[in-house]
Amino acid sequence: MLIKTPVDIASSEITPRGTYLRRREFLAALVTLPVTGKMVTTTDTQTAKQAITSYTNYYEFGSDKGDAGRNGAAFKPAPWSVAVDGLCAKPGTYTLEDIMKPHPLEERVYRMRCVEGWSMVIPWDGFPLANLLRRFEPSAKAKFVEFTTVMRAQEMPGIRRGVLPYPYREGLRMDEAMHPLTILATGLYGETLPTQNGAPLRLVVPWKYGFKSIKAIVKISFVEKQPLNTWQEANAYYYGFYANVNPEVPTPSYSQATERRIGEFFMRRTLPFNGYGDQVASMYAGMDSRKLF
Ligand SMILES: Nc1nc2c(c(=O)[nH]1)N[C@H]1C(S)=C(S)[C@@H](COP(=O)(O)O)O[C@H]1N2
Ligand SMILES: [Mo]
Repeated sequence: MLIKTPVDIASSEITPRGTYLRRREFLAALVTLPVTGKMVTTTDTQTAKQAITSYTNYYEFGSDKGDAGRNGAAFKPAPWSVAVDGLCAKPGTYTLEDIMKPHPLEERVYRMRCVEGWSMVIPWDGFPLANLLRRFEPSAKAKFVEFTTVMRAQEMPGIRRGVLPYPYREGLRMDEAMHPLTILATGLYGETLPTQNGAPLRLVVPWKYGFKSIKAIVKISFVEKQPLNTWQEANAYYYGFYANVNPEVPTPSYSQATERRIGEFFMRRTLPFNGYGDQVASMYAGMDSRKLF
């Protein structure tokens, strides 16, 4: 069953100012209602586990797709804690056990698409990010959520090479963070999350390019201003804040109209919002996707 939320109201029904004002109402509704239930997000064939765990982007371990799988053995995903700060009533340091305790794990099969034209279908285990964020009681001033990855140069050899500015950071607008499709994943294929896929806790935002799905989260901050994400900091020409999958807007050097599903031979046409447009497009009504990419 697909969960329909108030943000699915057609953009044509509301004025731009109304959009803004009503978004606050929707947010309040999402903040009080826990997101529950089984969600079918794709019936596409799942990518082989071997491919999902050996073809990853995790620059803290190196810039080759096999590096995190090869160089991850020294990484310790336990014990783990997450610092919560910024504009909320319940800041603090929470252990992973505490974060996971009240959240029954759900299996969700998602299409994931990387900005360089490849995609996978991944059965994640996780829980809606909204259910966790509600516990921290974000204030009305919090407009964005910023996430930070752990930075352990001893265990992560790519950090010493410094291809990206670390720690890796990402951000979501509050309504994106509270959307029922957005989850925190703790496993895949029914097993604990492997190091190379972001153990022990990583974000999954299936309508956005892969780089938004930050791995090994150690900090969640509620902020008023749009945070700067790592890839945008590294190359603002290519990488924006929103990073919604958009086949109509090419990058400065290549088309984004097609993708190669890992394990398949023929190219596929890339779908707007990675195929999740019916559930998320209304959040971006009126936005110029060429400027706000
Ligand atoms: N901390 C951290 N998170 C990260 C990255 C990274 O280099 N470091 N790479 C991102 C990119 S570019 C992609 S495509 C996805 C890939 O997720 P996967 O490797 O689990 O498929 O992770 C994202 N999360
Ligand atoms: Mo990526």
